[in-house]
Amino acid sequence: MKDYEYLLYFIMGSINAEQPLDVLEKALKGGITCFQLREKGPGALRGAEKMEFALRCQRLCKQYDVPFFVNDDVELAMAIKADGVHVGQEDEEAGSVREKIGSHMKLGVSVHTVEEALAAQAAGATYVGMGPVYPTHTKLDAKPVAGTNMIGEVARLIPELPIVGIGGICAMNAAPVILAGASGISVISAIAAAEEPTQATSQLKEVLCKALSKYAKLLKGEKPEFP
Ligand code: TZP
Ligand code: MG
Repeated sequence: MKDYEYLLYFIMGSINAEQPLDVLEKALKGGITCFQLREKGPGALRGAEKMEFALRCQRLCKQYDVPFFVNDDVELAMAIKADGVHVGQEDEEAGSVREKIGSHMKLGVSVHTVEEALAAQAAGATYVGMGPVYPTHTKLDAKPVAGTNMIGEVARLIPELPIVGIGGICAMNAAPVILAGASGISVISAIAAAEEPTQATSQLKEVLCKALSKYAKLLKGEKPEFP
């Protein structure tokens, strides 16, 4: 299912940029459609500092009416009434997270196989994250590169479940992820490490919108107007 809320999903923690709040605001100005606070790695904030940072990110997202997700930390997500929480296969089991957060909060789950995608859906996932689509330097313990084939398989098998591709995605290689059937892409470095985050975001958005209209035409059996 094409749910445009996940079209351009920016993920960042305080260690991913020198001025993370400034980068987030620039990404919001550029048109991200969703944001996830992923506060992990050496030097990541904890406790009260993490909560304060999360609240500041959440406030910015609210100003731009963009959903705010918290990675892994279900308690923090619930405490600050985030729009959603995202967990991986090594984190708390998705069904138990769904029970804790109730039916209103959104739940994202990272999956790497068709079976994991089906299990995530059965556990109450709102969307699944799939990757790494391409090689990435950002997540050191990332699974092997998966390409876009698995996204296509899951999209065909569970068309009502939004899929968000992740890992090494940039403006040059984002289109095949959408054409494989993903609802969107999530990126860290393509925006957080960009010299001009607003421009990088709007450039990504343009590529995604073109890919979406090409995908829609392909679905209808029409010939797309652009390559
Ligand atoms: N999960 C799989 S790859 C990845 C995560 C969190 C990192 C994505 O970062 P980047 O910089 O967009 O490759
Ligand atoms: Mg995790």
